[in-house]
Amino acid sequence: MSGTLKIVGKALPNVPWQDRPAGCTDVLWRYAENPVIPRDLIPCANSIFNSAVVPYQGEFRGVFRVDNKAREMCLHAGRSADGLNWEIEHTPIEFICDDPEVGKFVYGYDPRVCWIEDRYYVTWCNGYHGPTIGVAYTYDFQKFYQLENAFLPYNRNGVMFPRKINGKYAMLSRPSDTGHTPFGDIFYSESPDLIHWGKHRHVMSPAWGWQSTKIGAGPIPIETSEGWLMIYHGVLTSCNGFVYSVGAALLDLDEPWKVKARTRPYILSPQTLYECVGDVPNVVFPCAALVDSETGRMAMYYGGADTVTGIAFGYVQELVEFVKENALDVSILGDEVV
Ligand code: BMA
Repeated sequence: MSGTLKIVGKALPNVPWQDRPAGCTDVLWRYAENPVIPRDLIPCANSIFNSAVVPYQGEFRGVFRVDNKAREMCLHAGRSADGLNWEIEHTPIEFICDDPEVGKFVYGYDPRVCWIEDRYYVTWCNGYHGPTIGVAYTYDFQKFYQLENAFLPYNRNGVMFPRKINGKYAMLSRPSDTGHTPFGDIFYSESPDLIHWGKHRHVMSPAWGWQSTKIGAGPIPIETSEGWLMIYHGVLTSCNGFVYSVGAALLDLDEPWKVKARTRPYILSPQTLYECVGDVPNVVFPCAALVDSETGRMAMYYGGADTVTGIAFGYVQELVEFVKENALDVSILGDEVV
């Protein structure tokens, strides 16, 4: 490890953490008590997964994907003192919105939460004549104010950057279709006001192996002196259906659509029972990462088999080194490399 990497962000000494188990050589390792959130934590839940958490006033708060027993996809707020033991609201978030057409809740899933300047922004896959990217903000995880959808349908995996870039809000997304999309590249867009989005730029295409069918950004990108560390999911189509794994990439700080490196191997793939068996087998799907900038310790929250929520730990420094040392030769894809 170089030891000189700068991680931008606040210290988070109480980040949930377990040391790497003896004998483990992987760059990420699982929380021994996974799944941290079982599928039945609240009475209405069929499953709780693909959810986003953030530090909040010395504690933690989150927006959780709860598929209920009618199999409706809902978003619920939650709180935790330690990031491990969660209390999730029994009823879904009721977004406050000036425009009833936009505010009409059809479905919502795969939330991300991003602190920018003075509030927490929530993005999610929002039903509006097909999936698109819903945007809202909250100060307290009690009242959530919904803004315009960011893009036209069909789009998923809208992930904001934690600061303005060149004076503009910035978001990654993954244009898709109305079904179980068999394709998908990551794109970058920017906005002066969180209403109007433009300057769309291509970031990354699927490659081969674990990321050969489609890819989508995961947690809020982590700013480092080596670039934005973007953790993302990649999908392989097997004879038995989709397999969702996790990889990482380094994006240029000022022009994040320029990929500096991305991993050839995955950094996490479905291997445990709770990742391989559930409502959708063989899925690990990360939506959040808590980082202590002082030590580089990271706790990544991910959905397992579309059923439960797990945590994997790692060091940001090691992950950045891993991306550089295990980089895919993207020039073969025709993608631009910097
Ligand atoms: C994607 C999304 C995710 C889900 C994954 C696997 O299209 O719907 O929420 O985890 O499929 O089913």
